[in-house]
Amino acid sequence: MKLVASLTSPYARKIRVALAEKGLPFTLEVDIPWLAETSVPDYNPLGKVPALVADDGEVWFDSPVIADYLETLGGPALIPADRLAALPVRQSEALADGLTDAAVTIFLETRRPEAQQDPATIERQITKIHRGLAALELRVSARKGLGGSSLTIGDIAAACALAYLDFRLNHLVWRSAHPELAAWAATVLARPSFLDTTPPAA
Ligand SMILES: N[C@@H](CCC(=O)N[C@@H](CS)C(=O)NCC(=O)O)C(=O)O
Repeated sequence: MKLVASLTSPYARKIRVALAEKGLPFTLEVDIPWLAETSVPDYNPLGKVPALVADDGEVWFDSPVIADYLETLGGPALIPADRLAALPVRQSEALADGLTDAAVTIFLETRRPEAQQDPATIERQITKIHRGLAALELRVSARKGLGGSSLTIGDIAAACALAYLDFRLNHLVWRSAHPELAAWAATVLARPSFLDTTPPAA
């Protein structure tokens, strides 16, 4: 099994953490989709990482789909087998991935020449991040698809989203307003699967 990923992508980190937590062996092919020489479109027509090449040659992309595929391979379950019980976990995952989408949009906007940046776009995404953080705080307080007794893909996605805020938007101070989320994240981010996938300074 081969994972095509960049070392800074929070979506790819989500899958690298899931693979580590499940103890599934894989090779990592590092590829940066923004470079002209990238091979990512050979795996995913959308040109995005992560993409997973299964042992049977099938290629899976979009991190929630890859997460579903990994559940078929064994290891500790990261998604409840019962479809109804899985929904709160998938909802937390969707919320976290959406928060990540907003953070990535801001990061990309701020990399454009200053005169071309649109403050309204940035403000709109910041609002999504604040609402997303508030929703994650509520979910972790209620243990609703987040912060339960065993690690899930919702937990992994949320921790990757929060770590990405620290990595790319570290001026955005989120811990003081979301104390339960901050305490929970500190525990999850200390797991070896997260420590081993810390993005390089970039
Ligand atoms: N929904 C996708 C998002 C993947 C994504 O946007 N990856 C970024 C890296 S952080 C990417 O490859 N971007 C390249 C591009 O948009 O051309 C997932 O969950 O896998």
